[in-house]
Amino acid sequence: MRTKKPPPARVLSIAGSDCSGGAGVQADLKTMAALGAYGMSAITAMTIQNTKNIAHIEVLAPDMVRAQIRTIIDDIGVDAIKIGMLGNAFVAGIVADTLTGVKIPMVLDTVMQATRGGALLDEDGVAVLRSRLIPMAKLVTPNSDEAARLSGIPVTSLADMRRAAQIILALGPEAVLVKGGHVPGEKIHDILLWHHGEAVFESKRINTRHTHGTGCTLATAIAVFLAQGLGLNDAVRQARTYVHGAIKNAPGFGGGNGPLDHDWRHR
Ligand code: PXL
Repeated sequence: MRTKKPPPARVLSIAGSDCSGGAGVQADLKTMAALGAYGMSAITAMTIQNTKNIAHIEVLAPDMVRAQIRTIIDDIGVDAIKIGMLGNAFVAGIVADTLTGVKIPMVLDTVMQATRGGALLDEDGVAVLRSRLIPMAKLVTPNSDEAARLSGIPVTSLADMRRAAQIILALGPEAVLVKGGHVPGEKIHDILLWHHGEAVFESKRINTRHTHGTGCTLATAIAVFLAQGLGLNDAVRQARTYVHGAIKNAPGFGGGNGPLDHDWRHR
């Protein structure tokens, strides 16, 4: 007799829609499916974009965002939350209101600027990240540019990344992962800092322009692995391995910076 499989981990992405399918909610749901989780979404904004540029961004009414989150938490339940593009300070504020007192581990990807061009969060929204959302996160995952903005110091080396991580950690999250993909070099270093230690992860840089959605995919993969019961270190390690393969197997779609292959392990 076949034994019944345990139910999948339930993961919620609070993020923007990327109609080109490479980043945002679309990337998050593909990542969740590929890694065996049950994916759900609260959409914060619509973006109209292809691999070359972003043509338009429309942020949803804050009440619409709150209603999506509450409706899901109150019925199905959520084992981990990934937060991505928030658009503006109003949406960021209502997400903070909605999640206050909610005891679900949150991975906060501090999305600010699209590589394709365009602000994905306004100036006041960055202040809300710093004062309200970062303090309630289990893990914050800034790239070096976002880490520089959040910490107020330039971030162009591993030593800078560590200093920035310390400054961001002092804002109150459980841990910070500063990603070094935008720091030049043959090797990429990411540094994970928590209150009692640190880990540095290293990988060989893949020379490609097809990296759109890498940050979204990494943060979501970490959220999935946390929801599946892994510790922070193992969740980050496994998520990096998954993202590395997804970049390596990128299909090369479009004339600009194209998407990853989220399902590379099953092809
Ligand atoms: O990769 C950051 C990001 C997040 N969310 C959405 C995006 C992008 C980058 O373009 O479009 C919706």
